[in-house]
Amino acid sequence: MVDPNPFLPVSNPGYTPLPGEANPIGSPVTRRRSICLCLAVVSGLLALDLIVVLIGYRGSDNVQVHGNESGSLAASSGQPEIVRPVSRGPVAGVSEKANGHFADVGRLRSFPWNNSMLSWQRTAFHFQPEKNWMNDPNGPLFYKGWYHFFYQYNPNGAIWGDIVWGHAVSRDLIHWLHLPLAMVPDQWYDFNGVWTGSATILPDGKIVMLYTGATNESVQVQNLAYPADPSDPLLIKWIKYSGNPVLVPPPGIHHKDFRDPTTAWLTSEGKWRIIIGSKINRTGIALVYDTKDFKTYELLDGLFHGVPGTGMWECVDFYPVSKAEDCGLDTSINGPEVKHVVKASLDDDRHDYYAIGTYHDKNSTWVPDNPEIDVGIGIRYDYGVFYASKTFYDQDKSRRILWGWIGESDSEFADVKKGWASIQSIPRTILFDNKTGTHLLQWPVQEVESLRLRSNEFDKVQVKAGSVMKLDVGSATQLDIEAEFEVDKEALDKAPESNVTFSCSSSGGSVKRGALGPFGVSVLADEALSEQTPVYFYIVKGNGGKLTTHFCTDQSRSSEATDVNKPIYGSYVPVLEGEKLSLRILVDHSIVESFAQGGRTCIASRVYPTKAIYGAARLFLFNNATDASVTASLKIWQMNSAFIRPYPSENK
Ligand code: DQQ
Repeated sequence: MVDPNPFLPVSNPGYTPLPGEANPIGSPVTRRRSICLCLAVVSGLLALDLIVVLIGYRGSDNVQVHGNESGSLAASSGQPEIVRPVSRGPVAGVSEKANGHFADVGRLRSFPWNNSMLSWQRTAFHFQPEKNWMNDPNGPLFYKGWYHFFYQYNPNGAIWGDIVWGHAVSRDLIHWLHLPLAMVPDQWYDFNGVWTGSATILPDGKIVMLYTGATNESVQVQNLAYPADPSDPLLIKWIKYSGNPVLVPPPGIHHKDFRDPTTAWLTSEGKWRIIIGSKINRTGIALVYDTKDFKTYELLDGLFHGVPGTGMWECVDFYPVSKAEDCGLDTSINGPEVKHVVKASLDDDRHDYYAIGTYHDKNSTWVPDNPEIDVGIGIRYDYGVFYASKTFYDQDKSRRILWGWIGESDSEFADVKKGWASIQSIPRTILFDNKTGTHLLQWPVQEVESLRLRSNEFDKVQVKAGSVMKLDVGSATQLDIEAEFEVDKEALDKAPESNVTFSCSSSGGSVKRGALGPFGVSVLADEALSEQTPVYFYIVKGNGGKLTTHFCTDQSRSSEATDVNKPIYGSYVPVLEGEKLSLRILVDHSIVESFAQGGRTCIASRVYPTKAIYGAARLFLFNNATDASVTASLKIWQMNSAFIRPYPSENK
């Protein structure tokens, strides 16, 4: 049943008309005119050849992969195609959505991908829509026995644009049923996109959804929506509040720098509080608002937080973590045993950075524990491809769960041919790492383990310096790998001290040998190791004998294709006295999601092998150190595929 009055009574929403807002209800005429205007501007901006390519993309947006006789997808002339990406996000007022690696237009020729190679890339147990483009996770929540997942979605193609809210439900965060689109741009205040937002569950169980709308004038405003029928556990229909927008950019904030409201939390005064990302010059900021009814808001003095030099903050997140217990906390919880996390997605580098600190309810601010590892200049959730993430509190299992958008590292051209782009990370449980006090622990939700099939165990395998050994596990494209490594104590003691700075991305990758690394597991490798993705540790002995451990993945040899991005990712991982080195890797076709030391450092890699696919994919253990031998113990499970399919229509 529709709830006609889901919130407290409200006065005038206090909406300030937007500049140039001639027709606030957005008649079809206005809409057509604004589309025309947009097209005119775009055509003026793009060179002729780019337009030709753009038309080519659009024309084949919904086209699935079709090969020619030989199975090749190369251009009909037989010549490989030239990769020409088109920048979209920044023009529309958000971060770049295309793969930046291909910004050097025309430099790269595309690999002749065939049907079977491209089909293999689709994942088996990560969340994906059936087709087309997806980006940020939106408004995740648990309601009446179902996990709800909404996401930024282009129903018309495999590139960013025409953004609506896709919707899927699950009983266990693993198997998903796709539902009808939850919200589409059908109002002037979200005409250019129903952008990212968050859910709040009120104490009486009602759901409030706040989201950013890109208006018919491309102004970023915040809107309110709620379920049409709260008794429907599937929450299929959504109503947009008649008084939208509920927030417009405040004075001093650019109209394209005001987006992505958080879940609200209760203040000590009983009001609801949210933050919204923005920037002032080059300082990334979180604006803070209080509301009693989600319809009218008070902009609080000062900033919730800001960090100079970090640029626009997208998709900010704020939540408590427990110092005392291994469980998640409702967003409104505060107290002496609680720390608070702030996360921002940096528009400039498209990475998600978090920091741990203290929340001050009274003056509505947050202060990092260590200003040197503040938001945007310190620790990242993930050192691979992982952006626009969002957490929610799962009140059913008392845990906080993190979702992150994992984009593609191949060319848009290939995405259009595949008919899809982007996946979501495996949902990760988030805990405060009591041992380091500086890090969070991210770990695949325990339900992932229900997909584990048969396993192979390798106990205390000696891997000598400079050796590689195949791990006979059969098929190696859907795996859950847990591994522990012990480094020969004598080698650790004898290793020379070095003052050379090591970095995963610029210190030569897995082929560069040091005394104490690299060693680890090479996934998605072919028999001859001509393609492989090593996931590894590298220990450096610094001045005074101090050992520092790095956790990396090396994509540089992951594919023989030239038109995919193949960087080396990684970062420092804290390893405490007495701890063994441990890792977990989820291999799911074109994604390799890796977690070191219980999830202190994580790396999501997208890889596109051309040979190490299907039955040809192998798994290797390697130790490329010059001095140290390591002892490895591994347990490797084959992983089943998840059921991710449309909700059966007779049940809707
Ligand atoms: N994606 C949305 C925006 C958000 C951006 C648009 C982050 O709301 O800032 O699709 O990827």
